[in-house]
Amino acid sequence: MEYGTIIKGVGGLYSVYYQGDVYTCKPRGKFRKDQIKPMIGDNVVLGDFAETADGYTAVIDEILERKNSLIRPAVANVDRIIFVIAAVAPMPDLLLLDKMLAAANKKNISALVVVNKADQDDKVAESLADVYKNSVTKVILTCAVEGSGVETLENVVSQGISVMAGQSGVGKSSLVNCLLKNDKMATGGLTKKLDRGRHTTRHSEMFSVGDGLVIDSPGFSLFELTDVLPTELQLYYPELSGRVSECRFMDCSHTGEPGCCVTELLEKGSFDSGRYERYKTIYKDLKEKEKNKYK
Ligand SMILES: Nc1nc2c(ncn2[C@@H]2O[C@H](COP(=O)(O)OP(=O)(O)O)[C@@H](O)[C@H]2O)c(=O)[nH]1
Ligand SMILES: [Mg+2]
Ligand SMILES: [Zn+2]
Repeated sequence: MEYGTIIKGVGGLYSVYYQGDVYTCKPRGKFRKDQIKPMIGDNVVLGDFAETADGYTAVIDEILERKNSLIRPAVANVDRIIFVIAAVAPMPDLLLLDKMLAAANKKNISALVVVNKADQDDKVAESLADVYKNSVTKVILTCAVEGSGVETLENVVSQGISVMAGQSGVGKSSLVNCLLKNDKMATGGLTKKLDRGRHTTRHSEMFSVGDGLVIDSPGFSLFELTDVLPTELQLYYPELSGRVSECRFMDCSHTGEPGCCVTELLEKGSFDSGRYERYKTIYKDLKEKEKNKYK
């Protein structure tokens, strides 16, 4: 089936990227009746194509089932989240990062870590990359000022939908600019900016890079680590995957029980010790929340 992708939605009108062109579309009335609101990232079937003075128009006939969605930014069918941290400043909040990584895993969205501003201190950048090498799909060291590592990032984002996330000031927008510069050189200066929100200061912007779409999100509050039970947390740590059956206790929480598989993982260095300390912190927090819920 042939479908387009919604890249922008303002005031009930949707811009749909379809076969290399952008169509301005209205959804069929049935969606409102069914209380379904089209979202950026939605794959849609179009009909009633027309060419008007305002450009290409069409009607959204169908919205294909979403494989996932984020609330902030409101995007559907996210293929990966690129978590950007800076080597030195702003100081990385690794506890928050670990919570976000677990939440992304729970949602079954591939997670990457980009350590930007490698020029601030390359040793520190490399040690951060080391912390996450077994935690995510890929770790990339970049410097948006010199453009290093950007090609690797470009290869990753030139397919599917990628969301850039991370604290303000880590260099998300700078990296996107690098990606666009590279792409412009390759495609002969086509404007790649698909959307610029004007309605809020907390807007997200969507760009096309190769065959992919990249969303530069302004914040880091993609989702809360809600609904995660403490016993479930281990599922969202790739370092523990396939190993927890080795623990002495079937219900091991991996927070200090004897005979726990973590001991060996820490010794081998395949589970970073700092990340493990944060695992215990997050576990305790979730445990606390669970207790309060049933009070
Ligand atoms: N030294 C250095 N500065 C950078 C790098 N990337 C971005 N910056 C600077 O960091 C500041 C914040 O960058 P910006 O892209 O706006 O961050 P955002 O808030 O995550 O979008 C700007 O002054 C950039 O010039 C980098 O790799 N190295
Ligand atoms: Mg920015
Ligand atoms: Zn254990």
